[in-house]
Amino acid sequence: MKRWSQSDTIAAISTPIGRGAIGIVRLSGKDALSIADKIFLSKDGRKASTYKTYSVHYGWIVWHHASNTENSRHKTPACPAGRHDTGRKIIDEVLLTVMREPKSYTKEDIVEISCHSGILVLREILDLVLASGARIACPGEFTKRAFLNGRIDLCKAEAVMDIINAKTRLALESGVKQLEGFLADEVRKIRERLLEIIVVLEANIDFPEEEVGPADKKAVNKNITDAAKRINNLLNSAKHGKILREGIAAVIVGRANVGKSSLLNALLKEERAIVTPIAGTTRDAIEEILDLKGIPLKIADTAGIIEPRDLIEKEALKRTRSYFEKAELVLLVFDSSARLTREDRQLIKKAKSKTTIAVLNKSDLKAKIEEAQIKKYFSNMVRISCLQQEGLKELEEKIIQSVWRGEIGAAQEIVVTNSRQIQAFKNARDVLGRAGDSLKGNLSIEFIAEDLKLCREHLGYILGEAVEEDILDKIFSEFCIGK
Ligand SMILES: Nc1nc2c(ncn2[C@@H]2O[C@H](COP(=O)(O)OP(=O)(O)OP(=O)(O)O)[C@@H](O)[C@H]2O)c(=O)[nH]1
Ligand SMILES: [Mg+2]
Repeated sequence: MKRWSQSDTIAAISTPIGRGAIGIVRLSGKDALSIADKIFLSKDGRKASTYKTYSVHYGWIVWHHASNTENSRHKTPACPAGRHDTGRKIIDEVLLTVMREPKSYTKEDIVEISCHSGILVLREILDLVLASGARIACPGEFTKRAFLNGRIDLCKAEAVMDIINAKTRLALESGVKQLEGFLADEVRKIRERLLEIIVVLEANIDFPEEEVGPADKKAVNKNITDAAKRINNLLNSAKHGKILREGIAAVIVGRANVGKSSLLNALLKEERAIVTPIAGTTRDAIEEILDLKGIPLKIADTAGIIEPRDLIEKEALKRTRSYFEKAELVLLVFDSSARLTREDRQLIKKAKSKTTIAVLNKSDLKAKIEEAQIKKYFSNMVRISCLQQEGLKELEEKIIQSVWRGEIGAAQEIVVTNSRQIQAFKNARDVLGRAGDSLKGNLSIEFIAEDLKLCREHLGYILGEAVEEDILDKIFSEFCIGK
């Protein structure tokens, strides 16, 4: 991969492509303002490079046939009256925002051109900006600069990505908390604690016997235990972080006609899947995302075919199986107005090994299935009627409970969200454990101090200290272009 220079001025379309009222082309770098001078014709007749920071200006983006030379540009400010001047074309009427270094997102000069959104306009402005001396930004490069220029730590940069990708309010809140610095603060506090112990230990190193004295030993041990506890708490939060970030994959299974598609529709509160009294209505699995009190639930309605009779049914069964295997949560639906069939029993056998909620549908009809028959296999059971919209709240509650598994989850202040952080915390925990053992075993102080320093390094990695360039590239490449 080509290494781009940090000193280039970068540009990108920062708003989603598609129809919208406003689109933004963003520039960052030392030439951002001089590039703006070349292409922006202001209403007030001034050059962009003379504007104060945090100011917004009205004008036009213009394209000059005869290369972008200095002379022709700002002679005729005013308005697009000169729109048909030979040699000059107005591309769009815009607002230009100037944010000067160092108080900007990247700590560099930033210019944002807010134009009419539409891919042609945006593309033309971007092309003009590129032709005037900027280069196209790599994904996440604005945020990468914010990090490299010391405006944000890596935790915060990653929080920006979590915020962009958040699918539910809860995921968003967790991202915002990380951006506010909760996680980074906690990591810093633990690191400070460790540093205190290292200082105590190093003061002892010069003693000939190189063993920690009893008073210090107690204090060091307390600090190690405390740091380990805090790291473990953070690691425990990772389960919730993963759920908030990636959601939970759930699948609705059951034999034909029990009301699987009706259940999907009831949960989504819309007529998403086709529902008919004909067995085998659903063939192709339908997947949707549901925001269940902040949990992004990826839920799939599947075909109820269990013994396929033709090629289509065979394929349908294959898809159901694949969703079933991937699912972290199974909603096994029964028609409670009919006795358990052989097919029901087959499915029970399969679902026993998974986290399953048994859903007894059609509770509006006379029950032919005894609860005990189901409770034998699944402790989690709920009666519902999709037709009468009954029991759905209870089912949602059961889903939430089985996702959080009785842990508070959602209310947690700090949530570790990604695998890079998790790995660093695990490494930190391991070396800390080793330091604790060495202390108990009266090993040399140097060993203990070394491990504590290593632990600090692992924690520093979370903040972005000493992270190698290619890892940074990988992190930022997951961002969208323009952020
Ligand atoms: N009485 C009653 N009928 C229901 C209820 N839920 C669904 N049904 C009916 O059961 C029939 C089958 O519903 P679907 O949702 O299509 O069932 P399915 O499990 O998706 O069926 P396949 O896609 O064929 O596997 C339809 O006629 C629904 O109207 C319910 O709670 N009570
Ligand atoms: Mg169906």
